[in-house]
Amino acid sequence: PFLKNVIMHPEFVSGDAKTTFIDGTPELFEFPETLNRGNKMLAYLGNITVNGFPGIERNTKKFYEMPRIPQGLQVPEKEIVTAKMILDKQGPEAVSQWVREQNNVLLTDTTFRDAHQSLLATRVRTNDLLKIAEATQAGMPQLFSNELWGGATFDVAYRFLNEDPWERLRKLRKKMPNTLFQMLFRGSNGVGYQNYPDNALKRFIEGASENGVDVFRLFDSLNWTEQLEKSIQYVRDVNKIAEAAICYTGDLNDPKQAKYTIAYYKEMAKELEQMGAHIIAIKDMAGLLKPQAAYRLVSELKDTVSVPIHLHTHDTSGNGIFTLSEAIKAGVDIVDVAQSAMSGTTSQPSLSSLYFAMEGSERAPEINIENVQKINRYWEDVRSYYNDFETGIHTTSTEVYHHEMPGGQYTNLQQQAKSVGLEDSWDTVKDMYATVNGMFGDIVKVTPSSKVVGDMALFMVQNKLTEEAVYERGNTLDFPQSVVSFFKGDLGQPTGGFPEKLQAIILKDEEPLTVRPGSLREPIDFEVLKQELTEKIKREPSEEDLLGYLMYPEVFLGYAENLNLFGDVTKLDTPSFFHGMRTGEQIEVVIEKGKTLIIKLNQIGEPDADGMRVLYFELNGQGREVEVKDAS
Ligand code: 3PY
Ligand code: ZN
Repeated sequence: PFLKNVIMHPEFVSGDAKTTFIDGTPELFEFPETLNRGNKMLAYLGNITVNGFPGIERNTKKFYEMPRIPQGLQVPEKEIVTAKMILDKQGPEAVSQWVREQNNVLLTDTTFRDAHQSLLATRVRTNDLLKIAEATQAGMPQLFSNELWGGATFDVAYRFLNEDPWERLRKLRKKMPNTLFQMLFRGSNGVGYQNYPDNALKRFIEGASENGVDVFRLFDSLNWTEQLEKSIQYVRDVNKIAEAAICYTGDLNDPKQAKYTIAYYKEMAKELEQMGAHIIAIKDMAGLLKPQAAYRLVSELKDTVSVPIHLHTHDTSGNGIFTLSEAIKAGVDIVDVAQSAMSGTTSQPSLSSLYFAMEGSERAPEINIENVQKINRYWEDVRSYYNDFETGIHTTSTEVYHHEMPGGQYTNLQQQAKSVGLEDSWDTVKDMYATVNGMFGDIVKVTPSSKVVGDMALFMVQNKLTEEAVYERGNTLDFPQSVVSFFKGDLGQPTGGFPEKLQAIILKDEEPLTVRPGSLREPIDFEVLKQELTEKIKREPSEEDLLGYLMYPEVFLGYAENLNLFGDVTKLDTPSFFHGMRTGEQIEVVIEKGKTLIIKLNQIGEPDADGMRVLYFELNGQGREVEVKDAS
C-alpha cells in the first residue's frame, strides 16, 4: 500500500525529485494504515535490498565484523571535575575562568561532528555514536568538550539518515551526562543556509539548550559581528557558553594582505568579547592558518582579550599538528582534534598525533593515551561502514592555500561539478573559485558564503565566462539565485562592502540592503507555523519538530513521511541501513529494551511484468512477504 509514497515514487527513485516534490505530490500524503513496527522495518529493508540507498551505487552488502568496543578503560584515581560539572554548578563565567587557569592545553573532540562532516559527507548515524558514547566519556573525562551537533548534521540527519537530530542529542546526553556538548551554529543562518528572523534564532537556541547543548560556537559567514550579537545574547540568556568565532581567511603574514590583517582579527575579537562572548574561537574552516601565523595570531589575541581562545583548524594542507603546536606555544587555551581514524586531510588533526608531538612539553594535553587508542579502534572499524561516502581525498594538498575552499565544501562542489558534466574541468573550477573570490572583493568563505562563491565559479566555467566577460556581458546574464541574493545583502555585508561595479551588474535594477537582514524580517508566528505543520503531518508537532520544519520545511516533511512508512529505522545496524540484507542473512534489531526483532531474508522473487518483486522474510519466526517495486 505504501508503494505510492515517497521512497517508491518514480520521481524520487529516479533521483529527479525537486525541492517542490513533496508539496507538488499530494498522493504522498495518503498514508497507509498503520503497520506494526516490524512490518515497517521489513518495508524499509525490502526497499533498500532491492533498490539500494539513495545516492550510493547499489552494491552487495559486505561482511562486517562487530566493531571493537573498548574494554578495560583506565579510570583516573581521583574523580575528575569536568568542565560540564562546572557549567552546571557555577555557570558559563566559571567555565571561562577555569579554562584560563589550566596550564595544559585543553581538547575538544570533533569526531562526532566536523570530522565526519569533512570526511564522510556527514553520514555517521546516531546508532554508531551511541555505541561509543559511554566509553568516550569514561575514557577521556579530561576533554573540554565533545562537538557533536549543528553544522550540516542537522540537515543530513533528517534528509538522508531518516533520523531526528534532536533525538540524537537527547540520547547522547543520557549517555554522556558529564561532558560539555558543543554545537556549530551559523549565527543568523541558524543551522540553515539563509537568514532567519531573530525570534527564530532565539527559539532554536533555547531548544538546543534544553535538549543538551552547552557550548554554542557561533559564527557569521561574512565575519559581520553585527549578525552575532543577538545569538550571543540568546545563549547567555539560557546560561550556556557563548563561543563566538572569528573566521580565518587568507594569510595574515602575507605582506600583500590588506584586509584580513592581524589588526582586523584583534578588532573583531574585541568586539565579540564586548558583545558577551565567553570564549573566542578562531575558526579556520579551510585550514589556511599556517604555523607561524598561528603563533602570531594567538599571542596577539591573548594580549587583546581576556576570555580564552579556542582554535579550530582542518588538516587539508598536512600542516595541522605544526599549526596546533605553535598555537599551544603561544598560549591557546583549547584546540580541536579528532580520533585519529577520523582525522587528517579535510578533517581535524589527530588527537593522538598531537599527544605524542607534545609529550613531555610544558603544556602537553592531559589525557590517557591508552584509552584514546582503544576508543580509536572502534572508529577504525566503524569508518568502513561508510566507505560509500568517502571523499576520495587520500592525501594532503597545499593547493588549499590558493583556492581557500573549506574542508566541508571541497567534495560537495566536486559533486556539483560532476552533476553538470564538469568532472573533467575540476582544476578549472578550483582556479575559478579563487578568481570569483577576487571578483567578490576577497570574502570570508564558509557556509553559506562559500556556497555562493562555488555556485558562481560553476556558473562561469559552465558558460565559459571569463572575469572580463562577466563585466562586459553581465547585463545579459542570468546569475545563479544564490549570487543575486548575496549581492542583495541577504547574507549580510562583507568586510569592506560589495564591489560596486559587479554588484550593479548582478542586481540590475534591484536595490541592495545595507542593514542586517534579520532586523527587517517579520518575526515568525509560531502558532501559525504550528497549525500549518499539524495539517501537513496530521499530528501535533513537538517544539523540536517545529524547529526542524522552520529550518528545512521540505526536508522535514520528507522525514515525517518516511517515519510514517518505515518507523524508527535508527535501531538498524549501519550496514543493513545502507545495504539492506543478503539472501539467507539473519539480523537482530533491538527496538526497545527487551524487544528484539529477528529478521531473516529467505528469498527475493523475480520481478513481475510491472517490476514488482516479492521478498520472503521471516519476522521472529513467522513468514512475511513484502512487495517492492524494482526501480532498476
Ligand atoms: C558548517 O557550517 O557546517 C561548517 O562546518 C562550516 O565550517
Ligand atoms: Zn570545521
